[in-house]
Amino acid sequence: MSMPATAHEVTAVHALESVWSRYVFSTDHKVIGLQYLFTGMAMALLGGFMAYVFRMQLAFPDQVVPLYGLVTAREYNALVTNHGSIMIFWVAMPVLIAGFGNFLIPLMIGCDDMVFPRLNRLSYQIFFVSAVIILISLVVPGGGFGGAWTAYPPLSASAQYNHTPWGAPLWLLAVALEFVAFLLGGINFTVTVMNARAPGMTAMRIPIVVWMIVIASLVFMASVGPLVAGAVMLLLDQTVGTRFYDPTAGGDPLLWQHLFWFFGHPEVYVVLLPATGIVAEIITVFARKKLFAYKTILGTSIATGIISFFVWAHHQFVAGIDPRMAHLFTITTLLISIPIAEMLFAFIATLYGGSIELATPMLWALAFIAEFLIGGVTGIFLGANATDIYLHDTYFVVAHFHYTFFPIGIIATFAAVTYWFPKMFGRRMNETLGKLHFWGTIIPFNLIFIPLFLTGAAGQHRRIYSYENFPQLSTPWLNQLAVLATLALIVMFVFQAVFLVNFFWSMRRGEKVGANPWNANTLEWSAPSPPPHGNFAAMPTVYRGPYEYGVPDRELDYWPQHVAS
Ligand code: HEM
Ligand SMILES: [Cu+2]
Repeated sequence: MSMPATAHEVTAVHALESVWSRYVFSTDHKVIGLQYLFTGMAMALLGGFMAYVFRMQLAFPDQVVPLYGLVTAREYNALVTNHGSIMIFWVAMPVLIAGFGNFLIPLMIGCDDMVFPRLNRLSYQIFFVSAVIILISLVVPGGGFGGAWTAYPPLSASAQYNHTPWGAPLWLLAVALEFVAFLLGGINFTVTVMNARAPGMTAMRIPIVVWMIVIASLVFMASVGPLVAGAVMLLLDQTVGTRFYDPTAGGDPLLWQHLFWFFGHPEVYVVLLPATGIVAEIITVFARKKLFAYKTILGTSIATGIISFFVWAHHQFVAGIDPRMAHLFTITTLLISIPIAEMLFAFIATLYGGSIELATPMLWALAFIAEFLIGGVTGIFLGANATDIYLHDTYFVVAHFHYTFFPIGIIATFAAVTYWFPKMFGRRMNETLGKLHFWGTIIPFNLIFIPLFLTGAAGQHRRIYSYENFPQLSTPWLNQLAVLATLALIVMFVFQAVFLVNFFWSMRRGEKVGANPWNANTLEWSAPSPPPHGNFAAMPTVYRGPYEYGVPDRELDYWPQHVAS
């Protein structure tokens, strides 16, 4: 006679599974989410190390860099290129979308797993292969690809120019595989949210971070097609001698720029949206207030996603496009700042009058708002064609996009990790170490990149490995600032050790906490910590929206979504 397995029996069966099937080939969305998170963290260390090497070269040209050696011009280009590529494609995307998307979506909408668990695992495996290929591309003969993360031809198309006969095609192959992995993941996320929600989880009760991950997945899926086509053409140019991008044979290098940025600009929002979603969840919990204007935030996210398809040529103002087109793209670019600003205002309105608790996740969330604001405001100078003509390819650009990408890729990640850590491991991270790490990251971050605004505004050109060779592109009287930026980077790097110690120590030894240590409303906090395979002991029913904090006439200041009354 067969009986349905009890929860107890299920756990017993799981204990018999091997480490391989539990942690490596698991189809559990939480394990896959953590795999993406850990891979992304390892790649972040590598990408950060690259930044250290080339910043040392910039501050102390042509001297031996400790832990690395002398940096040649070719190596410098490979380091800058792969730093950028790794940070975007192997850190920000895997951590924010795939890592937290996987971990959170089924828990937050109240189901036991993704709709296609095996596809999910396949997506991670393809991603993993892509990471291995990009690592191999760094050590093949000729070294890693050095044509910048934007890979503009003719530089990228011809080994004769970029001196990386193996590095260039391997880089392209790695990026293409990574896209395939994220296409599979995006389909899974979207279908899961469409079909697997708990009873009562209506569209307007879905936590905003889930919405944003879905919108980001849709934007990614809609923007990546043209680039994949473009990448195939570039690969053919590199390897079999087609000349799609070669003007001497009737091709056009600008074609690549259009295909690349039609993807590349939306890509910024693909990582931005999940990051803002994370921040939204955190500020409402730590301000104990309802998220201000849920529907408006949702609307602005969709608007941002749509407008992001109409701005790409703002990267091509100096590429010889028609000035009338440049005006048009200036207007669309300034337009997109409206929904983004609206979103930030909604966050500030959420904070207004809240009873704010400055726990570590909240500090990160507030820092995100402050730093991203600087990125947004300085973007206006680059989005306006008249000022961009002067600032293009200076360190002002580098400072600007790091003020957007660092909050997105790093600050939001720390916010999310410190906030959901108790759910992942059933323990809390240490607050004192958390705050030490916070200040040890935020202060140096500003000391790295504020100086670069100044050298950039003074005209210092980016992508130059030694200004001694190109004095006309440098600003020697500002060289002290370059040194300051480099020293600040080293300080920031040292403080990351505090985070790693806190993370791995707390995983095993941190203070044990219950299922809902922050008194939050969303469904993931109703599952045990860490949630077992299948997530919930009994599948939850949803009775209200996710942000009922401080509801008048209720004794408790929170009202979980799954509690009947
Ligand atoms: C650890 C802190 C970081 C430092 C000190 C740093 C520094 C730099 C510098 C100096 C450049 C080169 C500028 C040039 O020569 O054009 C650069 C390029 C770049 N960085 Fe970072 N970066 C950091 C973190 C990040 C993060 C977190 C991201 C994204 C999530 C990122 C994305 C990029 C991109 C896309 C490029 C452009 C690469 C290219 O031109 O091909 N960086 N970074
Ligand atoms: Cu753009």
